[in-house]
Amino acid sequence: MALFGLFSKEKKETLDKGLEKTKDSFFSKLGRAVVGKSTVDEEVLDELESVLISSDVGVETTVKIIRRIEERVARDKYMGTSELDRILREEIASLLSDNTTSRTPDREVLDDFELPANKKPYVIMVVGVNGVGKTTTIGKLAAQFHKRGKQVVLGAGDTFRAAAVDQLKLWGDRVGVPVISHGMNTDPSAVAYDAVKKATDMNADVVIIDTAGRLHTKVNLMNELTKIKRVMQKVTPDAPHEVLLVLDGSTGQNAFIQATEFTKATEVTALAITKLDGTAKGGVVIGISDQFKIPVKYIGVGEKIDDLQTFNKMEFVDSFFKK
Ligand SMILES: Nc1nc2c(ncn2[C@@H]2O[C@H](COP(=O)(O)OP(=O)(O)OP(=O)(O)O)[C@@H](O)[C@H]2O)c(=O)[nH]1
Ligand SMILES: [Mg+2]
Repeated sequence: MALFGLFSKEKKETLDKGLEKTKDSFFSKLGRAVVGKSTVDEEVLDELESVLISSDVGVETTVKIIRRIEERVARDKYMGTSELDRILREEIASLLSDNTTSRTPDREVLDDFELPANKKPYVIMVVGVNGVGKTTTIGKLAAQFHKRGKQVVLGAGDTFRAAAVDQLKLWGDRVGVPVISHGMNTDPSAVAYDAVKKATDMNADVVIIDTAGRLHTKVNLMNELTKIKRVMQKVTPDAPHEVLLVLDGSTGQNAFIQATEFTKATEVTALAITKLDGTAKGGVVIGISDQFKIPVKYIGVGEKIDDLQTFNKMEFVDSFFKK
């Protein structure tokens, strides 16, 4: 218990730091929106709406938040602007807890990098457009599982780009886990097959498959993902157990668009939102977490090996509104 308590303190600090730019930008906009105003009136609500939209929370989620605050204002006409932070925090928190996509709603989560015990090896296929942070996220994930004594196998399924295989091998070496690779321009589904086979043979706990972010066309890409799935199912019929879509949080609205497109074209079961550090667009996490039926499972808050966290809505809101 104490051990995880310690981890969560570190986790919190990393999260606070990772969200700094987003918070700074959000609260300075909010400050400007209410300057010279003592009560939350129509005009303040309009300003607030623009602040939320320009903070990449997304139109749909912004409208929901504004509607909730309007209801409160209707009850309390003299609500002070000094209370706006608190009210926003409460409404965003309750909005996010409304959709119960939380991964383990039925029990206390001590350590989120847990793997389901009844699926061994647990097969994770990582997808997303190029440059969003797939390979880095795989390396970080491998490190977390490895740290917890799990046997990890990586599959270098991005055979499209020259440096992709080497990049994954580098992560494999760093973490100390095997990487299955056939080199560049080989069939990615054969790599996936071998990686799942190898993991099964060595009774590994988890296998993570990297995939290409870019092919000649989008249709090619989606067909390839389908083929990779089909081929790995020859080894493990219910694989992949997780299709993790990686989105670059610093692209703001683009991340929404990619999430929409990918979830239409292929089955996605979890989301990872990366690069929240160094961007003021961290509000996307709130919007994406609200709008997609698929849980945001991980967030990337830096380039270092430990800068991947499991996403917890309440921790996120806490950190966001912490002064
Ligand atoms: N600051 C920051 N940088 C990140 C994060 N995650 C990934 N990156 C950086 O983003 C860049 C691209 O990451 P990759 O992991 O290569 O992305 P990819 O999706 O595998 O890209 P392709 O292989 O080209 O499809 C690298 O420079 C990473 O270090 C993060 O959470 N924060
Ligand atoms: Mg890559």
